[in-house]
Parts: sequence; structure tokens; C-alpha cells
Amino acid sequence: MKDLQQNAIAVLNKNWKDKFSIPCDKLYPFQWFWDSGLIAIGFAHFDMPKAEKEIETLLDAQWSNGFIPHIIFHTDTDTYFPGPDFHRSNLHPDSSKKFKSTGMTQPPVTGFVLQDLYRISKDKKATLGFIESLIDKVYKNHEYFYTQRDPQNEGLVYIYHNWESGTDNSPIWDDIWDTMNPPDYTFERRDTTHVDASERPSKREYDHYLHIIEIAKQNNYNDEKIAELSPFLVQDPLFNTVLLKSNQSLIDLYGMIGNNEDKIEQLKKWQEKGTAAVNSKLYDAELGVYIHYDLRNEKPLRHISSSSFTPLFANLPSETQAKKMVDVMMEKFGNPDQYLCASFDPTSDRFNPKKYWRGPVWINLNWFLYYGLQQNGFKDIAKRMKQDTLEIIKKNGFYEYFDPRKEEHKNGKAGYGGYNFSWSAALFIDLLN
Ligand code: 2M8
Repeated sequence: MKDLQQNAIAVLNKNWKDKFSIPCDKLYPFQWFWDSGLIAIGFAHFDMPKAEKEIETLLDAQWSNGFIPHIIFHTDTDTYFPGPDFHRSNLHPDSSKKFKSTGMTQPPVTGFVLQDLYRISKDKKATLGFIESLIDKVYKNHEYFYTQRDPQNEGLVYIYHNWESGTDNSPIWDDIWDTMNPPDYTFERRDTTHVDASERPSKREYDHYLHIIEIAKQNNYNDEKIAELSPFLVQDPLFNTVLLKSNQSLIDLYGMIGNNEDKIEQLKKWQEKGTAAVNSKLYDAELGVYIHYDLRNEKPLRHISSSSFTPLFANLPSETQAKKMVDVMMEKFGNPDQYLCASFDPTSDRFNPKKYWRGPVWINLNWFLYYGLQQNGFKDIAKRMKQDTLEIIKKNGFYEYFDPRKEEHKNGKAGYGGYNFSWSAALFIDLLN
């Protein structure tokens, strides 16, 4: 495993571009929001200055309304579609004057990442000083979410695009695609020149993705208009969990820094309301897990995915709920012939073990679930989650995603998507240490 750790370090150093990291050469050649945060956790174990720089660069691209974009286009390259000319972040009056970006966001990991840097740091005083220098930007990002992304003032924030969820082509979104009929656009995909098309979303799915952005652009990325008009408007348990986990981290960190009582008070209010809302609106007692809610069509999306278990990461479920969730996880995803944790319900007919977010195992989700299980006292299953994660990397390398079926791993060809993928390397290092 020590050799593999050296390989993981080499992957991160190779994907480091002076002041930020790319998730993967050619396939993802810019800085992505949640990748960036998770990558910083890996760097923190062996190169704290890079970890800090990664976060500093990310926050440097923040808009004046507190919004942090999902992709920051630091360079010009045509290996990715859709690029800066398609997204046109400058349509929004508050967008960064310094960086071109998208007009959508991603799970807001920054708050808990700062706390992880502190956990890992060998020089706590210096790291707390670094955190103090930029924590207000993260607070402002949370303020953006609660004031702009919660139209009914429920304590839950919405996402307006599947790319904001991070779980791009999850079968959950099929229900929403059924409510839309976008034009058959002409465009040149780049992802399928780097990765086998069978492991990526379909052309028709991309039509939906582009159509939602077209609507947002027609409205200059105005949040109120998007809430009114976007055909995709979803309350996502993973996204809300990440926000609440980050809220809690901000409360802890401001407490350590001192003199920030007003912010702590506000964060606690968001925390209380958000936790209650996740548990009342997104918990499906019959399924025994958390699910997504389609705010546009006012209906729950009753599917079980790896996102369904992530509220454990922010300690949101009660003891009874947690126990029930873990039972469901083991019953549906825990078959000994499979590695934990498939990204979509393996017993569903929408499950596809090779296709991106429709079934494969993802290292970032396993990392959330490992810590969630551990914190909630499910030590044995947490141990399996960690062992499975380390083993699939050991067998295949630092791929983007992996086949859950153990049988497929016999020839070492069960890793899919991009290779030398940054967060797989970063979180491998964190799990090992
Ligand atoms: C994937 O998403 C991008 C769009 O954001 C793409 O397919 O082009 C997702 O897995 C997302 O969660 C991830 O942040 C991104 C970069 O790794 O790739």
C-alpha cells in the first residue's frame, strides 16, 4: 500500500497546475468545485501549501453575491465541451471579473474541507490562521444558498441542473427527463473522444443538460427566474447534507477563532432548520432512506442511490433512522459478490454497473459513507467500506469509477472513465492515513 500511496501522490502532483488541480488530464482540464475541495484533503497529508493554494484559488473565483461556480476555466483548451463560450458566466452581473466560469454550482464542500485541513495539519496554529483568512468567504457562500436557493424558506436548498448534483446521469434524473422535450441540438462532444461512449451519458441526455443551461442563460443566470422557470429544480439529499456538514464545520471553526458570535448564531439557525427539513421532507420512512424531491413537479423521486445514505456524513438521521438505512444499504448494496457502494440501487432495472453515475462505485461517495458509518457507530460496515475502496484501487489503479461486481475485477479491468483521476488519489491517501 505504501507504493500505491507514492503513486497517488504522483497523480496529484501531475494534475497540479501551479495554483489549482484538474480532476483528470484532457477529460476534465479545468478546476471543478467539489473536486478541488476533496483534492485539497489529499494534498494536506503531504503538501499543505498546495492544499491551501487550491482552496484560495477556488475562493478567488467567487462571485460578489457569494456564489461559487462549478467549473473555473483557468485556461483555453478545446478538450472539453461545453466550455466558457457556451456557459458565458458574464451574463450574470455579479460574476467574477477575473475568471470565466459556469453559472451553476456543486456540492458546497469548502466548509468541511477547511475543518479537514485542520484535522490533518501538523501545525494547527498556522492552519487556523489560514482558515481565519478566508472563512468569511465560505460563510458568504452559505448565505447565498439560504437566501437565493430556498424560495419557500424551508431550510432546504435546490439545485437547478443535474451537473450541480455531481451525480450527472443518475437514473433519478430519468424521471425529470420524462417531463421535458428539448431540441435535438447539434454540438461536438469531447468526453467520448477520451472515454468509451458506453461509459458516458447519451447524446439525448446531453440535449437535456444543454437545454436547462439555455433557459438559465436566457435569464442571465438570475436565481429568481431560474426558480420560476427551470424544468429541473430538485432538493438533493447529498447536496443538502454537504451544506449542513459544512455549516457545522463553520460553527466549530468560528468557535475556535473566536469573536464571531453573530455568524455562529445564524449558522446554528440554518443548521437546526435544515436538519429538521431534511428529516421531514427528504426521509422516506417506507423505503427507510433519504430521497430526492422534485420541486418543479412537486413530487418525491422515490429511488435509492448512494446519495440516499449520505446524511450519515452530517449525522442527520436519528439512531433508529440510521439503523434502518444501514439495513437497507446492506440488503440492497451489500451483496458479498459486490463491492460497496454502488452509486445506484443494484436491484433496480435502471442499474448499469459500467455507466458513470448509473451504478459504478465512486471513491468520493465511499469516502462520505465511510466517515458517516464510522461517526454513527457502524464500525464493521465502515471497515468494509474502507477495505473495499482500497482494494478496488489496488486492483485497478486510480480510475474515475469502478464496477461494483467483484467478478469483473479478476482481470484488473474494472476501472472506468478517466484514469489518474485526482479525487480517487486524494481520498485514497486520506483513507490510508
Ligand atoms: C463529472 O461532471 C462533469 C460536469 O460537471 C462532466 O461530466 O463533464 C461529474 O462526475 C462531477 O461530479 C465531477 O465533479 C466532474 C469532474 O470530476 O466530472
